[in-house]
Amino acid sequence: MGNFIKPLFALSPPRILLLGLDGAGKTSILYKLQINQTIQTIPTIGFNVEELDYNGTKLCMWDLGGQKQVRTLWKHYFSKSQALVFVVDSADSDRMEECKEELFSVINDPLLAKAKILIFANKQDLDEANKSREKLESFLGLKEIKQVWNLQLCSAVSGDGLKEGLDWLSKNL
Ligand code: G3D
Ligand code: MG
Repeated sequence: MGNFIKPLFALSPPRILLLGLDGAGKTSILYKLQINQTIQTIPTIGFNVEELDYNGTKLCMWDLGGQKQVRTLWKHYFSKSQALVFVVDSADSDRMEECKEELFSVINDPLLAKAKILIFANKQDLDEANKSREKLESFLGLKEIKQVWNLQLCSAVSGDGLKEGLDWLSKNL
């Protein structure tokens, strides 16, 4: 394909942002879904961005947390994204508040005003995981989300809930 045509095609595939604090389980989720084909990583800008292709859907994955200084770069990705998958470590009650702050600082961006939001409450296989939808909704303040959203409990280890989450997303895109 000629280089002049490529940018036109680049606009068409759905683009999904996969975000969450470090250690939430983003990479594990991708591997469980067998999306292990890394197209591009950008280690040079000092943090973790991976862009992957899943059946023609571009998944752009970021580790958040302590990276406020590079947020201006996100906009480039936000503007092309139809959906956000936000991964939460359900077993890490200490960072739930930080998680909520990160979630809202992202979804309050005007560029994501129309994005569909899927929250994966990951690590449900652990005994110490918060398994109550009501409590997770309340801790993360999900009722304040203005976009269309869905909370899906899951485990990247067992794979439980991952397909359900992506099914919801594909129906709502
Ligand atoms: P990240 O990509 O969001 O930073 P990772 O997170 O996928 O690297 O996962 C961080 C750690 O959590 C890893 O453990 C990983 O195995 C574990 N993890 C991810 N998802 C789950 C899950 O659903 N259940 C359990 N029990 N563990 C999970 P290590 O020990 O390698 O740091
Ligand atoms: Mg990772």
